[in-house]
Amino acid sequence: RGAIGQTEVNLMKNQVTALEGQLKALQASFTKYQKVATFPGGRIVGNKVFITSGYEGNFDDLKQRCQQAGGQLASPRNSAENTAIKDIVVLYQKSAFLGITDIQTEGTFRYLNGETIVYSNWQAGEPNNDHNQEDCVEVYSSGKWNDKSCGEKQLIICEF
Ligand code: GMH
Ligand code: CA
Repeated sequence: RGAIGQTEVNLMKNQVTALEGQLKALQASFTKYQKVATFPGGRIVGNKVFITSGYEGNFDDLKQRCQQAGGQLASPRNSAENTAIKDIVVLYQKSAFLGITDIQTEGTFRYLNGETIVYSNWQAGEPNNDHNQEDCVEVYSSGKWNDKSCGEKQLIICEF
């Protein structure tokens, strides 16, 4: 109890110096992994990483694979995130499914956690629930969205 002595001050100085070194190493490692995450087809937007393996499958398959990897199907919440997804679609020349559906209530599009979407980028005339069987959302190379049958095969893009 009482005043902090010189011994304690020196101990704390050593700890701060050690932490500074560890932080520097961590920052260097993080910078390297950011580069890895974007090569060749990944995109970083804020704290999110969007990336594809190039795999194509139906909605349930893609959803499962992103979840298995510890992420989820790409779920853009603003135009910057949507542009990152569009870039990957252009690179792979294949439309991608988003982590957005109106499976629960026809006409109400939600993220996989049930939250109503806060951003959309529908193509003119969409969503049209064509043949009354379009509950999933594909992104075209324009970045525009179309509701589409969940059984169609699309490019996987996960977010982490
Ligand atoms: C219909 C028409 C097209 C539209 C498609 C698409 C299917 O065939 O309205 O113009 O592109 O539906 O919405 O998902
Ligand atoms: Ca449609």
